[in-house]
Amino acid sequence: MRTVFIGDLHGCAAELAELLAALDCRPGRDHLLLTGDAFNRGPDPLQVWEHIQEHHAAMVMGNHEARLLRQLQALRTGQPPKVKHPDQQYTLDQLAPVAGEVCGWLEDLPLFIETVDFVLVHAGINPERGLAGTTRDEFLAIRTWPPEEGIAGPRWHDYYQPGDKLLVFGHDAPGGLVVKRRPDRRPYLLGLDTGCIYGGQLSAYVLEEDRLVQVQSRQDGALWLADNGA
Ligand SMILES: [Mn+2]
Repeated sequence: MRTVFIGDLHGCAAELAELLAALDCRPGRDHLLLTGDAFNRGPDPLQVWEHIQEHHAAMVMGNHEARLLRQLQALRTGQPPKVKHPDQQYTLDQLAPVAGEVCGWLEDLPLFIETVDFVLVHAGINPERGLAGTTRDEFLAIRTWPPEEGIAGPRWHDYYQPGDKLLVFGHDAPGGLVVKRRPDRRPYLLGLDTGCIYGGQLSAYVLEEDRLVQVQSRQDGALWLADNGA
């Protein structure tokens, strides 16, 4: 069984299908792990959900899932969901046929997944307090260090002391691909959000093969230029 990490999808199901084909990923044989922010913004959140189901993919909660969950829970109790942007309504509309299933799945998403080999988080960890001292907000949205609004400045992982396990994260499309290795070349840090929704790439990493695989985005990045990429 291979362990395959895939970066932030943001509804880019066509790129996901291409990536899964390039990797020859098969349900039951490969273990898929997603960095979060899987549904919002992009064209095909429903198809992303179908891929997740087919492959029994595991995922950590992203900042977009935290909001999507609140919106779906509001709908379930008959309340109007807080929708800030039209793309959020689009995601809700697309997921409407499977809203109950998705809502239940989101409710169970962990903030991190840890095994003997790796730790998977959405945004990162507190570089001073470590995994155990990282807050929910930091798991979901940490980017710079010290923490600041906006996307400029040094990253949390610039201050991160490598542990024994590979730490995999997403969320930071402006920061792009991050691969930091030990002197023996073994990676200890991997940032996989390469901005597929912004016209970049969708990235995967196969743990057992130390192999990075990317497919080109099919999205128009200009749609999101005014946004900060969070
Ligand atoms: Mn994010």
